[in-house]
Amino acid sequence: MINYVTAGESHGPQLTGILTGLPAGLTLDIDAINAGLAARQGGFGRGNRQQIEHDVVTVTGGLRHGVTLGSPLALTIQNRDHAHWSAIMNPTSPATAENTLRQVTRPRPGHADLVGGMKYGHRDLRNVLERSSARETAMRVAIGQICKQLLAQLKIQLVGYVQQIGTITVDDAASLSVEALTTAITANDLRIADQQQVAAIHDLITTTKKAGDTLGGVIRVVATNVPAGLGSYTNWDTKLDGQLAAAVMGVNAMKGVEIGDGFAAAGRYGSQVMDEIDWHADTGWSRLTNHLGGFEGGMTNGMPIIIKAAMKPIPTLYKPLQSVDIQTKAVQKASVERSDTTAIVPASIVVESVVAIELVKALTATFDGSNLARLQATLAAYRSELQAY
Ligand code: EPS
Repeated sequence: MINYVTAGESHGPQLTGILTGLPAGLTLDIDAINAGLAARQGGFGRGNRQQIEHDVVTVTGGLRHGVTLGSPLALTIQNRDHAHWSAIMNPTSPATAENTLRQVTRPRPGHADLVGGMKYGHRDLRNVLERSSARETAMRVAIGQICKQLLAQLKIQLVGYVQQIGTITVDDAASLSVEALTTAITANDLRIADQQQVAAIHDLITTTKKAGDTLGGVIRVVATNVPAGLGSYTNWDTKLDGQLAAAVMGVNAMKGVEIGDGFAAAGRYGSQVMDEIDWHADTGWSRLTNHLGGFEGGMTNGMPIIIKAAMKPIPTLYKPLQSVDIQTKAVQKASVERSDTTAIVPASIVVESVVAIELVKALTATFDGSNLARLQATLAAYRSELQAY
């Protein structure tokens, strides 16, 4: 089964990622990984940091002549901004008066600052915010885009996009295929499906920025052609919808996750929520609707997986809220770090990426994932078996 870990601080030298359990024989498209990283850097509403960074991945292990070896894949992404922080964020030089400037002592409400400091005993909250920063999600995107490439080899497609920004809900084009959705959302800088709403949302973000405030939103991920039977009903912790929810909630600033109709289903009759069963000789089993978002009993049922995530607004406000200085205990305004007005656009790629990772995890937990050709053959046989069931 694949697994991964990331390391690195926002203004440290680099981000590092190790991805284990990837099948041997996968040809990596490095340009496509970098395109995913570039997409994560973009989006209307981003702050100035992204003008400094130019995220590209370097592979230093687990790959030979562009093809995975089955050994751990070692990845790095440089933090260009480290050049401006090389003394303050130096990993090895001892602390001095000069290299401990820019201390953070006024925690931002809604950020990890205060509780992180309390838990780890840091008196400079920079030690918390450097790692809790969403900068880390660049590496999750690199790993997720690799998983997306593997999924494509297994004929599984997915896309994450923006369905709501602040108060504006976008026509989610739920009936479009992953391919059509990808075309629609990459035609604008908001990753939304409806081009008609771009101008109004730009206005909302610009006005919010001028007011020193921030915005959240809703992200939707759809994954198609996922075989039925991933995950298991046999124990609570083997339910794949639960594992996906945990991975999505693990993305910075997420406060809610829905599968299918989610909370709306709670207020409807059973007859309006259950998806009626159908079978055809050429296509096998399906459901007439997909209110349950591709899951029954914690297992994929072969219908498209639909996951939504609610992102809270960015906690760093240029018009800061009340805080308390951790040294003096005086009530003061929270500290202001350079930040984004909204990160909903990049977050939609991050959520897409973590869903891709969990799907590959489930596939490699279910089938032998040592070698890509064998995995493809095993999955093809499994799909045929399901169709005939
Ligand atoms: C972030 C604050 C900002 C964002 C950062 C996340 O960083 P900085 O203070 O360096 O401008 O730009 O996001 C990224 C660096 C990124 O690559 O997404 C935060 O506090 O979480």
